[in-house]
Amino acid sequence: MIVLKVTGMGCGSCVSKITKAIQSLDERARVEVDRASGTVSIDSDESAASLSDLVQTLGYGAEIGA
Ligand SMILES: [Cu+2]
Repeated sequence: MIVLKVTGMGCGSCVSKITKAIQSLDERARVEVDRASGTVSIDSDESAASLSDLVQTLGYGAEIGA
């Protein structure tokens, strides 16, 4: 399980944008977003670094770890 601290998720469409982007990288990824705490939990074979980079390319702040 990879946990990212994500900043800038203002609304529900941010959540689905991030979820879809992760699943386009790894279609089997399981993604759980807690927007209140800015926590994105990902069950994926992708590395934490590539997932964090991906979220950053969407325009959000992302940091690895809880
Ligand atoms: Cu939004």
